[in-house]
Amino acid sequence: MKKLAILLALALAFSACLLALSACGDDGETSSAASSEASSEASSAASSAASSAASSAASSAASSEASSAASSEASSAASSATSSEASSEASSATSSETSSGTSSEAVSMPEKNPNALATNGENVALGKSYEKSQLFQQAKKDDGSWGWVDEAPISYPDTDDKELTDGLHPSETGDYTDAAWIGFHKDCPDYKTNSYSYFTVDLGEVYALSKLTVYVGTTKLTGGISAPATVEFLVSEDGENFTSLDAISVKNDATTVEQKVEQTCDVTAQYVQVRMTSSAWMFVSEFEAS
Ligand SMILES: [Ca+2]
Repeated sequence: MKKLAILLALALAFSACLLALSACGDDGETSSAASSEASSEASSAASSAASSAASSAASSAASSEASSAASSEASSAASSATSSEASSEASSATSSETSSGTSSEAVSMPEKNPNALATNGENVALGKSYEKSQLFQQAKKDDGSWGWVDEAPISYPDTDDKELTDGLHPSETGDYTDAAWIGFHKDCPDYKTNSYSYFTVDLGEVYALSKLTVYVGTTKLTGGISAPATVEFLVSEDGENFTSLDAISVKNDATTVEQKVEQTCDVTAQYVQVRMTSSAWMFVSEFEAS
């Protein structure tokens, strides 16, 4: 298109020159006028053609630029959309991975009950009732060893089923025969079924709780007793659906006979269950919730 316009302009200019030459035989005035006229025509035609060519070229260039710009924008938009989608996918994948990857650790807590009672820092478990897994019943067997016997009396009983919330603690100078202790063991049939011993305290009302504490016996008591390997606190509002707060790995503290295992929390609950694991005996004296 551009070439055609230039050729046309050249052709017009050439014919104008021819006209001017043919006028040379006439008188000066005519010649001059004709020449002027022809030159003007040629020049005008050339200029018009050139302008048209230029305009066409410019238009073509502009259109090309526009098209290029449009295409560039479109491509940029597409790329941006793709990248946005990709990033959204990546982000979604990451968050999904994170939530599934940590689901066994980061517990999804139930919504807190706005009507929960405040503890005001008091131990609201004091005097409350609870149920528990089997305490150890041992006797000397026919082969001379000591172990679980169905008919044997409980070795370290929970008098009146109140010792875990009676507010009383064993003597620091006492031993495992102190009546303030109750004794669980991994050889209890309950433990063998569940893989832990437990007790579940009913606080009577739903409370906003920030600290749960269980007091356990240590190796200082001797007799194969040690702090549980793990203590896990679970909370519930209905006594049926429990949510685990954590499983605490306990380091036995042999400097004292009674060791405190604490769990800080921010939950509302009426029931608290404590699960303990051990390789032998688990002695427990008290539970507190505040
Ligand atoms: Ca007690």
